[in-house]
Amino acid sequence: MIFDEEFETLPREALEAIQLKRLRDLAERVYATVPFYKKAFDEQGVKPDDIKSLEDLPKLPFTMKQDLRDNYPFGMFATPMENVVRIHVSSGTTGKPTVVGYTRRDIRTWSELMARTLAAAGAHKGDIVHNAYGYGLFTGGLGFHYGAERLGASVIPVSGGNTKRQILLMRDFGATVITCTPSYALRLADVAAEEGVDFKALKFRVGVLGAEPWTENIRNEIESRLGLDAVDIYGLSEVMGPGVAVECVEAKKGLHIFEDHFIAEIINPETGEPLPYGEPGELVFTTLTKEAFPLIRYRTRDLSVLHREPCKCGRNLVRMGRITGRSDDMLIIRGVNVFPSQIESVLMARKEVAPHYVLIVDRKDRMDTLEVNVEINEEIFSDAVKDLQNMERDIEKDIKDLLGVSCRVHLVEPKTIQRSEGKAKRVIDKRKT
Ligand code: DLL
Repeated sequence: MIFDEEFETLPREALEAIQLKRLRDLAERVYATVPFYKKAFDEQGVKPDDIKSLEDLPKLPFTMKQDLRDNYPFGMFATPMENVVRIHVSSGTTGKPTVVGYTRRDIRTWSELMARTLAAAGAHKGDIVHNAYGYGLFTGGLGFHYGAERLGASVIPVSGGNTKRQILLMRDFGATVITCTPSYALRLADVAAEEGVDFKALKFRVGVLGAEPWTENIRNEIESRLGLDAVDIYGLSEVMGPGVAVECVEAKKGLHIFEDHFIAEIINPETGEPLPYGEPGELVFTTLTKEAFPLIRYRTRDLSVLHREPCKCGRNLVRMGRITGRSDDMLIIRGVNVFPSQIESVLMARKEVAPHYVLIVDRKDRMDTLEVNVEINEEIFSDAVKDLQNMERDIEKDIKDLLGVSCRVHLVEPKTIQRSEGKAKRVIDKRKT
């Protein structure tokens, strides 16, 4: 189903005319209100008025995650704080998180786009949405919540965790749409089986799954084990949260980007050069309508490809392929974005450990696991097992406090972590093998 027939099926020329008008307004607005952009435009020698057509977009500067960090917490906002009605947060590359803000109108737009998203996945008024994305600083829970209400569906704000109770609620309430990460969908199926509940006999029709990388194989497994259509949803806090792009249930072939609100580009991650449709590279987004936290050419570090061929669902929107990787080292562990540098900062804050560590990411019972092996400092090295164990628990707590991710820390003897001759290999991700 198409939620917003007018905007989702606009002919290309009409869509591009809207994009250009919005882009010109945006450039004017950020130049006038965000000191970071005034400086960045000036350094690049470009004025808002130089944007005469969409082809002029590459004249504008990129925005990087580091820029958001440099302007922490509210320096990138284009509106006075009194107009900001919501704040969300996602991981930054070191201690400080990335902060994003929304005006009342931004929340309305987001709800609208999430209603489009759910409708594209096949949901409608009358559906019961079991929303197992986390509520809180993460954008997933509240993003889906507002979208489901806007659609007129009944939403169960179950959030993450307490899996057994989730199975009970799903069964008793007769939910028809499930929204969660793909790995949690499989976990729910496992726990249902343990509880003697036949997942396929539940009323689910669709799953709207994303926030972490997955594959066609996982889709097949989810669809056959859960007995539903599984569609991919993509988004990121900086650009809005979920609701940037989604697959339609009719084709399940690439994710439609809501281009009346976001312009997508693919660039070569090494040179920053824009690439033509069909060529893989890094996704870059410009937000056209956001008031509180607009972004010009934000480098997502997500690798994908854009296609312009028309889709059988009737939408005229460009489609992005599944995310195939990242151009940086960010990991997604149980839905939480984790940069190895963040863990390093926790480790290096302690004089008892040496700067040699390795992170081992794996998947057990469908859930991601993180193990941190770090060498103990030679001077501190002690035979007192109890001291070491206490220290391990302390570091685990520091990491949990900073990142919200549980892990296992093992202190290992000096000189036991393999030294590399070139770049240190600090992450072993066994999930990919
Ligand atoms: O994960 C927003 C979201 C919530 C999307 C619910 C979908 C569903 P962040 O926490 O800021 O926001 O993480 C954004 O997650 O840059 C990608 O690397 C990754 N990601 C999100 N969706 C997908 C997906 C939310 N469908 C980061 N496939 C992004 C692969 C995804 N990776």
